[in-house]
Amino acid sequence: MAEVQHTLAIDLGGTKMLAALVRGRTVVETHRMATPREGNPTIWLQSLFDAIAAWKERYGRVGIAVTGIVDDGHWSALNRNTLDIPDRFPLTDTVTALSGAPVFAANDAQAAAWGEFVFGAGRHEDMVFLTVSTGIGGGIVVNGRLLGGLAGHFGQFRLDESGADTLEDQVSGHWIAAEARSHHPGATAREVFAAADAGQTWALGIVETSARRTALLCRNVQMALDPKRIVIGGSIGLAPGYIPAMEAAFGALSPRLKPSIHAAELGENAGVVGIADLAERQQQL
Ligand code: BMX
Repeated sequence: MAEVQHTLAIDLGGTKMLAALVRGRTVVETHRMATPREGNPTIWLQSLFDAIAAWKERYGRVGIAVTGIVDDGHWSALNRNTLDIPDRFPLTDTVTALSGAPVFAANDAQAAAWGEFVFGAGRHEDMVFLTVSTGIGGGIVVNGRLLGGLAGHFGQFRLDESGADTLEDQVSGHWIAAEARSHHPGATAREVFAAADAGQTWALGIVETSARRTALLCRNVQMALDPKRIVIGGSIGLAPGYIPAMEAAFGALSPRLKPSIHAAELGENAGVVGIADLAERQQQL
């Protein structure tokens, strides 16, 4: 009997590329690779499709979620430190050529927001999703609708008039690794978390500063949108100790003002599950 067709779902972030065969909320098989960061998107995508060539007959549609903004199937960076994407790269056309299947493309954090809304910690209520990862991304679901375009790009908030520094440049995995340099040259964000876990004061200080700033962002988001829940994802956001450090930063905030924060239930699969569902709905239109 022929196998039921899956959706090929791809989550292409600043650090890793995750490809998955997905049915509903079930992730059947995955393949993960580091994002090469050198070369260009055609080369990155080609290397990913080479690695999953054996899946070719198993999917009938593709959803691709990417770091950066997607407009009419064209992909651009907002912050080239997160990933250096040329302006208006023809993402949908390139992936259609590589896969031979219909393609739906969206921003990675917006896709993850949708995954958590439908299948995870969002509980079908008005919600904001925040991924703290290489950068900081976000997605907003209001009245059952995912907002597209720039909506949810909280990491791009500017901190002063010069506009040089974005919020994510002072919070994200990039910032954590850069802050660690004077204490531990070459340390990755993951190593900073391991050092914090082992009780090293310099690392604890970096993690707490990042978590405090994310907590402040959540307070501001609450004032802007008053979501029922703010769901936290991303490799930094889900690292042990990060959400508790955010909770501690809320301190004695009154219950009415305090954001209700929850760990992403789909974990690192939020993006692939969300984009698979969006691709499926798109095809049914
Ligand atoms: C940046 C921006 C967002 C993205 C977020 C998280 C780029 C290339 N990306 O704010 O579109 O959602 O990073 O991305 O401008 P990640 O790679 O850390 O998951």
